[in-house]
Formats: sequence, C-alpha cells, structure tokens
Amino acid sequence: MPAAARALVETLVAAGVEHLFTLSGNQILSVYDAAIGRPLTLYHTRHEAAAVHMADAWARLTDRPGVALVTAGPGHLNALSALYGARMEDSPVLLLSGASPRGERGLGAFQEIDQAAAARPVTKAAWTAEDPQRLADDVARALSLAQSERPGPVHLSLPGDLLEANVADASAARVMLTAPARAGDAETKTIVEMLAAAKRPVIIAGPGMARGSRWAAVQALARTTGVPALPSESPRGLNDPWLHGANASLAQADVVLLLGKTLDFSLRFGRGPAWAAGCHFVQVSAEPTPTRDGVLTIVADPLAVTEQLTAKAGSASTTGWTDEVARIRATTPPGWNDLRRGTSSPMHPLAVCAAVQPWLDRGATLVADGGEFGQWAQAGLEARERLINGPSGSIGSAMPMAIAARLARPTAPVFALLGDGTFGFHALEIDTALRYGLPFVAVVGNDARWNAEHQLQLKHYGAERAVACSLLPTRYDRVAEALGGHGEHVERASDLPAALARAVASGKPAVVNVVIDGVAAPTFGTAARGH
Ligand SMILES: Cc1ncc(C[n+]2csc(CCOP(=O)(O)OP(=O)(O)O)c2C)c(N)n1
Ligand SMILES: [Mg+2]
Repeated sequence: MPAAARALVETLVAAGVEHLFTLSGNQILSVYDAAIGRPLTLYHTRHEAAAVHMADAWARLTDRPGVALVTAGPGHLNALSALYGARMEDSPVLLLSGASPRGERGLGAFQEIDQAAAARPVTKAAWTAEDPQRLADDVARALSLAQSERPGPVHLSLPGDLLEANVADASAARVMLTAPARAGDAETKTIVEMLAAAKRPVIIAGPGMARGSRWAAVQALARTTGVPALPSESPRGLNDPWLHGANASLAQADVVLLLGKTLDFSLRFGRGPAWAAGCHFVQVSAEPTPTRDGVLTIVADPLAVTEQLTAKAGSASTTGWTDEVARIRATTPPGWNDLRRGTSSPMHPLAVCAAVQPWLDRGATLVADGGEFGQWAQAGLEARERLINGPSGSIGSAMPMAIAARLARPTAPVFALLGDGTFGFHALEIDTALRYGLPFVAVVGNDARWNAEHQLQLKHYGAERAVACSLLPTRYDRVAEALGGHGEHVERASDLPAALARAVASGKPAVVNVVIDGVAAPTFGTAARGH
C-alpha cells in the first residue's frame, strides 16, 4: 500500500503544481521520496524563509499557487516571517510543514510545537492533518482556500507518522474553488453614480488586484469610466515612491474606490491631512472588514465587482483629471535627469537606475527590495514585470524572489536591486540559483550601512546619537565568486553598463557590488517613516 505522502504529491500534481520550494528535514523525507518520478520538481534552498519567498514570487508572477515544504519546529518557524510578506501581498501560497508524530503529542516530542497556532496570524487558515486517509482532501482544501476570496497563504502541518502511514487510495483529491461573491445591483449602481458625479475620483488597487489579469480588469474599468487607477503595493502607501508626485493628486480626490484594499495604515486610515475633508471612500474587500463611519464597505470579490462596474458604467467624463494624474505619475522631479547622468563617485542610486533601465526596457524582470536603495529603485525604474517587497515592509526577499522570477519567466534576465544590509539575509541563495541554472543579476547598492534606519536616526535623534547602523564596505561581489557565481565591483558610473552586460552574459547568478552614496530615499509630499 502507498504512503499518504503519495496522496499529497498526487493532489499537488493534479492541481497543476509543478514546483516545491523546500529545505529538507526528518519529517518530510517521505514527501521527497513520493515526488521521485512525478512531475513535481524540488527546489531546495538554504533557508526556509527563502523557500517561502520563492513560492510567493512564483504565485505573484504566474497567478498560480506557490507551494513551500519545510520541516518541523524551527524549520517551520523560520518560514513564518516570509509568510507574512505573502499575507500582506494577497499571494496564494501553501506552506506545508512536517510535524512531530501524532502519537507523541504532549510528551515532549522532538521539535514539537503548536505549528498551526504559530502560523495562524500570518495565514488565512492553518491546521494539522490528522487522518492519513483524508490527507489528499486536506491538501485540496488548503489549495482552494489559498486561491479563493481574498487570496493568501494557508498552512498545513503534516505529522511525520501520518505522511508515512499506508493508505488504501493515494489518488488525488480535486481542488474546488469557491465562486466569487458579487456585489448587489443597488451597490454597484451607487458606486457607478458616485464615480460619475465625482470631480476627482481615483481607483486604488490593492496588491492582489495590481498584478496580472486582475490589474488588466482594473485598467479596463479605468478606461471605461475615465477614472485614474493606481496600484497600492508599497508600505509607504500614499508615499509610494513609484507614484512620484501623484500622491499629491490623491490628497485632492473627492471619491476613492478601493479594490482589494482597505483604509489601513498605508492610506493613513483615510484621515486628513493626507485626504481632503469630505472625501468619500468605498472599500471592496473579499474579507469581512470593520465598517467605518462615512466609508461604504462592500464585502465581495474585488475582481467580480470590478467587472460588474465596468459592465454597468457609462462613458468617461473625467478625462482631463485622468490625464493629469497619469502625467504627474510619470513625471520625475526636475533634478533627477542630472542625477541619472551623474558621474560622481560614490554613485547616486539614480545613476545605478540609469544603467539598469535599458535592460528593463528590453523585457527584463525587476525585483526591488526595501531600504533606501530599494526605494530609489522603486522610484527610478519602470518595468513591465516588477516584484517588490510589498506592504509587509520586510527586507530580505529579493534574492530568492529573483530565482523564482527566472523560473517563472525563463527567457527574461532578472535584475534584483537591494541594499548591502539586505543582501546578508539570503546571500547564500546564489548557491541555489547555481544548482538549478536560474541566473539573475543582484545589483547591491553598497553604502556600508543600514541606511534607512540611519536616516531616521539622523532625523529624529541627531547625528551624535546615530548608533548600530554601520556596516563594513564589504566586497559582496567576492561572495558571489566564492560560491561559483559571477562578481563585479563598480565604483564609477561609466563602468556600470559594461559590468551589467558581463554579469548577464556570464549566465551565472551574479552580484554587482556598486559603491553608492548613502542618500535618503526620495520623498514626494509628506515624508513617512518607512521601509
Ligand atoms: C525583516 C526586517 N528587518 C528590519 C527591517 C528594518 N529596516 C528597514 S530598511 C533597513 C535597512 C536596510 O539596509 P540596506 O539593505 O543596506 O539598504 P539601505 O537602506 O542602506 O539602502 C532596515 C534594517 C525591516 N524592514 N524588515
Ligand atoms: Mg545599505
């Protein structure tokens, strides 16, 4: 009789899951064994959080669930910080974690902790499989939950003995997606009328609505109604560096339609002075969300509602405003051209952006992390495919995400821009990239400090109280070389284009260590404490 682990593998395969991002451990080896010969490839990483970041990036880029498999106790706990990123990004990730055996529960089993309880705050649902005969159903339910309603991470703990138990039937269970909830006719009518009557309406799409086919649906609504649509994926929200001066336009809005986004911290909870007095908000969320005075809240699937509104809306009447918002969004401050062309050493982050942009224009994927250098990358680069660290405000995801980006878009080069501090989080994933032949170019903005926090210290405490934020001017390019990758060290802007070209041509994971000027991130309007 087959092991239950086989039913797990078959259910993943039947659901179209092709990749398992993983790191080994006692309790999950039966799954590795069951995957042999099946169309399910294991990508083993150097840290469990990296496996989850890869699953998250895969899910975001392909709109298909990303699955990570890690071991019990500490392996599971290592994975959780990355799950928070997926939760905040509305990214359909399934975290499967080995767990201590059922029969030893409560006896102090090896690596025994309440894993489902630990995962609950960063998932839509988390539970432990209890019956080997029903494992396939558990997996199918978890995959369904991750993709239904508000997409997001789901966790399933897998006791080692349960995975190894024999089952009569190891065939797959089918994943049934729940039908998206639509808004009522009266509700859509109200929204359409509010948008039509508004002078300066704006649509804001949350992270799940700001990518792939959902973003295309939002743009269709924007075209039909003439209401400008902006994505909201940055923890800096209204100060999202990619918006440039368009944050000032938001402050003038009189009606704001939030799709897959609520009035959270990043939107200053809808309070002044960030928003005009009397601005009307409509929030459409698939998840129940607290009602607020003066905020029309509709609990329904944001994509379904977007399509309903597009079908119902009349033609545009606010084109002048729409053009203005688009123009301001695309306009960068006057001094930026000089900074892009600058020849000073150490380099300004925008001079780095200037060398990367031509690659993005030719279709490369952009991955941008946080920190000050990450903010400059997000502000100064335009890319058709872009992954950023997202509303979690967490740093560290760029290296593993770059690998998954290459897997999702195998013919496009990948540029990951990250700070020197952030590089330390998952630097060893260069090894993973090399083992699987998934090259990318990490452009490390090296200012020898945790600059984002250093800048806050300067602002709030003064230079004499700026502590615990300096790093060494380390040659991170040599880390890449030591691991078998390609390294470039660049101090002058004029050397950067050729270094990037050599990094891509090497066909290896590459680190371009760029000595940069540790300047503060760009701000447009009110400065925010940030990430
Ligand atoms: C997981 C996590 N730890 C710490 C922070 C706080 N933090 C935000 S930016 C930053 C500094 C990043 O330094 P670096 O990568 O060198 O980029 P820089 O700001 O220097 O350009 C830190 C520590 C965070 N956002 N996430
Ligand atoms: Mg730094």
